[in-house]
Amino acid sequence: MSEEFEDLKPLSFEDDTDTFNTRPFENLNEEPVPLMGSSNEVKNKDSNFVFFFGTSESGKSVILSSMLYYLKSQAGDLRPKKGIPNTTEAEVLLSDFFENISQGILPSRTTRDKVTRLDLVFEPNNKSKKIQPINLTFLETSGENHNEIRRGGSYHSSIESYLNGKIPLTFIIVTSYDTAHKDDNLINNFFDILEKKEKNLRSINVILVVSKWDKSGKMGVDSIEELDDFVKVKLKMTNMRLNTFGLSKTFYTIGDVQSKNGEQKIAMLSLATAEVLSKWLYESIHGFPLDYEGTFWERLKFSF
Ligand SMILES: Nc1nc2c(ncn2[C@@H]2O[C@H](COP(=O)(O)OP(=O)(O)O)[C@@H](O)[C@H]2O)c(=O)[nH]1
Ligand SMILES: [Mg+2]
Repeated sequence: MSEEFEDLKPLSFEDDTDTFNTRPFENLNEEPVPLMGSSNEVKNKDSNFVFFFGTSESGKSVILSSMLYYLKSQAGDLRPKKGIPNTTEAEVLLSDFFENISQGILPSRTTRDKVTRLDLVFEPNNKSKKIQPINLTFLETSGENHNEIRRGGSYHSSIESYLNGKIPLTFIIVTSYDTAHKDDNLINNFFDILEKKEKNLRSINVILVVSKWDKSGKMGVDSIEELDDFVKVKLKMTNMRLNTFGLSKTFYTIGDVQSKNGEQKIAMLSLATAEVLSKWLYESIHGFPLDYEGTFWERLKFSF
């Protein structure tokens, strides 16, 4: 069978070797050859990938932009990773995020069927040797895509490739204070998908975030039980999953959101919950808390 191909050389594309499959034709009998140009391989895997899950309007972009703003304005330096061709779009997204949120403008809507990838380096301003810079790759997706997994559906291929790639993933599952009860089933479908893809829920980083907590009339909780009770009542199945696998949960608010001339604006920005979630993210990836105090000697050295 392979004889008739003998004279053919494998195709090669000098600049684009990882976009096109260059496997020799001899493999024809062994396994299906991937279609040319339909590469779903994740590129530049050397990073910590952070995947936001949630229906549209649940608050994913607001959480992402305020976390980035917290990391950059209070916790250290955050910059595009060198040597990675960040799409122009991603860089624009990043500078829009910073500029908008500091002016109280909410992020705009995310395009469907596309994963915008932000490759960043975060360098903490904590100078302890234990506190190292980390690579962070945020994946911004559209909420409509997450709806497609209801009742056993599957994801658009651009999202699938990240879930299938052998890369370190953190999942931030977002549901909002006012609509959480409608998301219980969908979040469970998502856990099912992760388990089907043999992601061990015990060993990957997952956190449930209840967004828009200010809609409760308060900016925070009076006790931990308040959040526990909320999840227990509104997200029954999700709550079981979280407890079984010992997964984390938290609440989130961007501050005081007001409607002015039919448009929503942030009247007062709060980064308190952005700080909590960012610190959880850093510690779950790096193993040491971002505000680690360091040893006695380390503290002495940096106090001069
Ligand atoms: N009150 C309040 N509203 C929020 C908050 N976060 C988001 N929203 C509202 O929810 C809308 C959708 O948020 P967005 O992050 O774009 O959702 P996404 O579609 O999941 O990315 C925003 O435009 C705001 O109107 C919050 O913390 N508090
Ligand atoms: Mg969005």
